[in-house]
Amino acid sequence: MNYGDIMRTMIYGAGSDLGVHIDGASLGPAQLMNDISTFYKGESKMFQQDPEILKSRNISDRRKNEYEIEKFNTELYNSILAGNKEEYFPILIGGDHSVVIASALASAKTNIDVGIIWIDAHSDYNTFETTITGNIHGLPLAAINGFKCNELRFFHDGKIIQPSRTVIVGARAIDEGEKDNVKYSGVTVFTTQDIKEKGVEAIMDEAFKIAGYKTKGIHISYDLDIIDPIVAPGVSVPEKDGISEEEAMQISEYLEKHINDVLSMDLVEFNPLRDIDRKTEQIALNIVTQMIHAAEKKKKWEEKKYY
Ligand SMILES: [Mn+2]
Repeated sequence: MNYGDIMRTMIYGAGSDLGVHIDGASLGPAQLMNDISTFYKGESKMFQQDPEILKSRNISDRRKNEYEIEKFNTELYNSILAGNKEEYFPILIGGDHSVVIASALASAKTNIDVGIIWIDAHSDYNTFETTITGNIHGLPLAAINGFKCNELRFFHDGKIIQPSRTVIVGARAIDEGEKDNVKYSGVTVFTTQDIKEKGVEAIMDEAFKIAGYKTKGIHISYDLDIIDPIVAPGVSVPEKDGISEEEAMQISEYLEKHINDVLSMDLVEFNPLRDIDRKTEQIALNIVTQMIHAAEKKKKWEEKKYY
């Protein structure tokens, strides 16, 4: 195989925690980029939230940092689009989950028919009407699916990702109002319990089937809070009874094995300020390392056979 047959990788660091009232996720990408610099020889771009921003953490503010997030995501989106044009395979390291509105919609703009697998303890399907916290990192999947939240995707003029091609994996904390949104939209949800009962491989097989059906491929968004906070405490909104470290690595292995069906990937929500003994950092590093290895084996778009 010559070099022209495989993808080049571009890692985007998205250092923003504007989507959550808890600070620290903005520091995750720089830390992980530093960790991978010992072996990663590919290209990268770093985006860091403007330190001049007076971040809103006010519980009564139902639209926290909306304009700042929109601005951050517009830049990120345009940069990823430019990279996609040059046929880089994009891996985004967050940041809170709001930055994925940029990466997932950039994938939709480039690849047109895209499915998405949202690996997360939360479903991130609130709208400005249903959010209890006003934290926009609880809205991105609704925004990506075109379920209200227009304000969060002004920069995007391509297709949205269809709810029928959207699968949430690992959910165990869905707010009351959000539950109605999830039901109404028609996305598929596999809970943490489903993973425990059927195993990672069976759930991921189903997820790939649904998200990949008549699409060009799949965007993977991996939120570290799917993992149990006893092993991975370094996230902004931990939820108990998560998956084990072993199951997390099984997901990574699955993704590596099926990389030719994947168009783009994120790893988000590492919060170094909440970490204990660098446990979460080590797990995040393992996941991102596996993502890079997978990407380095990935063949170019043309060779995919999804249609
Ligand atoms: Mn999330």
